[in-house]
Amino acid sequence: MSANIKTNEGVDAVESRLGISRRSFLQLCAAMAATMGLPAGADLAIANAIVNKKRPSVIWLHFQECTGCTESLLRAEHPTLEKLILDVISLDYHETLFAAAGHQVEAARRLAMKENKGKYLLVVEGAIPTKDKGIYCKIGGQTAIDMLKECAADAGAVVAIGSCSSWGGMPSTGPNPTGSSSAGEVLGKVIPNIPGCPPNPYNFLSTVVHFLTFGKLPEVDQLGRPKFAYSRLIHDNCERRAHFDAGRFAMEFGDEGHRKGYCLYKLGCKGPETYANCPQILFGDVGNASWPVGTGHPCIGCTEKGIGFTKPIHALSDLKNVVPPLGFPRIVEEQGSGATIASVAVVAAAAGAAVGAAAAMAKNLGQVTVPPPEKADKTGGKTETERAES
Ligand code: FSX
Ligand code: SF4
Ligand code: F3S
Repeated sequence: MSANIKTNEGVDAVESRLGISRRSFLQLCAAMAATMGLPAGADLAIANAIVNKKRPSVIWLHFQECTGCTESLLRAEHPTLEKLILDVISLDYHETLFAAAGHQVEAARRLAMKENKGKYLLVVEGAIPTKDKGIYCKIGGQTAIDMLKECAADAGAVVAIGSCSSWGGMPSTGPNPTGSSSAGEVLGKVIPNIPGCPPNPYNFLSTVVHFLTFGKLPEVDQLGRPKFAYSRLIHDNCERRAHFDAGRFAMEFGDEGHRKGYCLYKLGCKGPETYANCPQILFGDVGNASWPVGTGHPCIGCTEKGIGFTKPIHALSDLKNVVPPLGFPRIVEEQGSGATIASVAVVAAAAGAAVGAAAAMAKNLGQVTVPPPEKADKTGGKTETERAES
């Protein structure tokens, strides 16, 4: 622990700078350490780094995008997260946030790059149009391609923020008339990236704080995504997963299943093929369920190349693991009626199984008796109650 942390001076200074209590600040450091899966003591190392280290110079580029990445950082409400981000870094160039404009701001960028040569962090937001020599996005007379290459040449690290710069995102949606490409494609290498449209601000903050604390970016997967944030399947951490396993689905927006919070797979949820920590860290600091699926909308796979903005929103997801664990606890039936034949068939269909597999699934659930096909045919597909009423 540093002298500053011991004597409170540093933390007190942060307290007055950010207007948050010492307790909140240390809690946030502990939360970041936990989010990144860092060992014990890392929270204090992070606190020390924020308090004592020289803020890294950050050059933030904007290309083809909606500025949602920046907005999501600025709209974060947890003890003034945006203030913390702006406190942790020295934002030396950012087209949206700069008061200056024109040649003045381009001069500021070049000066910051010169003064922090080899050390500054380059953050790239937005895709880069590559068709027709990149003429579809120019800033200060420079194409996005040239600007990115110039800024990346002397950067200490380059990070792509958002799905657009990570893998093309929304601007690269077919037929992709401007040849939108990721920052990594333009630079010809895999670079660390924080996909999401927009990405979660905590994932960005944690990545930057890791850079500040340890002098390097966190460990990434083969796609360049920090493992701490993108190594788990959304479907495996979703609060609606028990409904999926029990065959309880919302079949259309506003139906009974939807109102009861059933699984959104049949509405096109891409949680089963999307890796991200959305269900764990949530968005906007407004409490439980503040993430797409929690609000009742299927995940569109915004973090995942080939899923978000590529697969139709309501197309069914490919299932990477549909079989519930054998020891999965039995879900409570509603008034003894159990899963319906329809919902069981849905699970079977979801698994890519034949219709006959519905009976096996039902047997596993131990909740329903499936009539043989002939009998079902004779009843015209009606339930016992419907037949009684007809
Ligand atoms: Fe928008 Fe960022 Fe989406 Fe893209 O986020 S929220 S279009 S990922 O580059 O501004
Ligand atoms: Fe959750 Fe979607 Fe998986 Fe259903 S399909 S359990 S809503 S992630
Ligand atoms: Fe995006 Fe799905 Fe998370 S839509 S924000 S990856 S829940």
